[in-house]
This record gives sequence, structure tokens and C-alpha cells, in this order.
Amino acid sequence: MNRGVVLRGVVVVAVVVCLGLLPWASTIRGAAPETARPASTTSVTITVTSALAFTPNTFEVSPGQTVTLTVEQLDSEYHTFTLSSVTNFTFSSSNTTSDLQAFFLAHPPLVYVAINDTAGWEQTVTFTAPPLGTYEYVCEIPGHFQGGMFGFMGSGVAVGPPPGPPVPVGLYIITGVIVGLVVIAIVLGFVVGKRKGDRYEMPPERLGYPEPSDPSQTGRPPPPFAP
Ligand SMILES: [Cu+2]
Repeated sequence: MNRGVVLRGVVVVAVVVCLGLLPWASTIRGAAPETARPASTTSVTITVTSALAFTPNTFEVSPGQTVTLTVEQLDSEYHTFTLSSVTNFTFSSSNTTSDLQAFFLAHPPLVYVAINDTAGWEQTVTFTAPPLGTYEYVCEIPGHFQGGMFGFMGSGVAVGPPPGPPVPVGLYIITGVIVGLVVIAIVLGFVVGKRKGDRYEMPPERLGYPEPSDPSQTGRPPPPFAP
């Protein structure tokens, strides 16, 4: 047999064998033991003040993270730190304390800390950060949520400052109408004033100025003499 033909046959067989082994090679690479990732943890401290506020009123964690949360009391009355377990749920400013308590009865909170009435008291709890989304935390003492004692935890998402009380849309409409009327009044006043000014404009001769038609008094040279 021709040596060239044999050589080409060997090369073809080698290529086919290599191609056949490729999937195995990737499987073997994939089977390599993964290096264990270190557990992700984070710490947050929430301070309670006499201003009926949680500080901070927003914080962020990553889903699956182990969160060590410390609630620190700087006030001297009872509060609760109740973190909702319901993703992207926001209480309405019209919700009563009974509404909140009924909600948490139906949806057990992710974290609940009953805050002692002694300034300087603190408690630390650990929980696993929930799936992607925002989670509201509130104080369940009557009147405190309505007084502004709430905040938001972002799990894998950025959270801005909590929304303030809703501004009625009617207020925007009334303000817009008033501004529009003022602008129209200014423009109309300007136009009417200008037209009246034109009508009552004093003729030049009565003002003591020379007649514009009399070239001898306007300072312009007289027209050339016509023969
Ligand atoms: Cu409170």
C-alpha cells in the first residue's frame, strides 16, 4: 500500500478519535470538584429613636446571605421591629395597626423583635436574606407606623428612601391651572397695555418735537434743488 495513503489514514483516524474524546474531556473538566465558596454574611444595626423612626430606614442585603441584625434601643418606650416576609409588598399609609397585625398573622414576619422600653437595650438576630425584592419593616405599636416608623430592606435590589405620604393629584392640577392663568393674565395685560399706549400716543408736534415731515427741522439735508 502506498505510504502516503497510509499516513493520511492515520491522520484521519487520529482526528476522529480526538473529536470523539472532546465531550469526555469537557465532562472530566466539569467533574472537577468545585472549590467551596465562603458563606456570604453581612451585619446591619438598626437604631430606634424617640422620633418614631428606624435608622437607617433602608438597607440592602443579597439573597441567601446570612444577615446578623442588631436592633439598638435609644428610646424609652416599647416598639417592635417587624420585617415582612412578603416580597415587594408595601403597606398603605391608611393602614391601621389592626391591619398590620392581621397581615402578620396571615404572613408570619421574617424577623420580629419586641423592643424593650429601656434605652441602651439591644438584641441581635440572624436570618437568611430572602429572594430578590424589597421587604418592608414596621413598628406595630399603635400609631407608630402611621407616625413614620417604617423602612425597607432591599434583597439584591437597591432601595431608595421610603415614599412620603401620597400627594393628591388634584393639588398638581389646581397649581397648574393657577400658574397658567397668571401667565395668560400677564401676557394679556402686556398686549392690551401696548395697544392702548399706541392709541393715546401724543403726536410729535404736541410734544414740542419737530414734524418728521419737515426736513429743515429734522437735521436731515434738504432735497437737492430741482431746476
Ligand atoms: Cu414604635
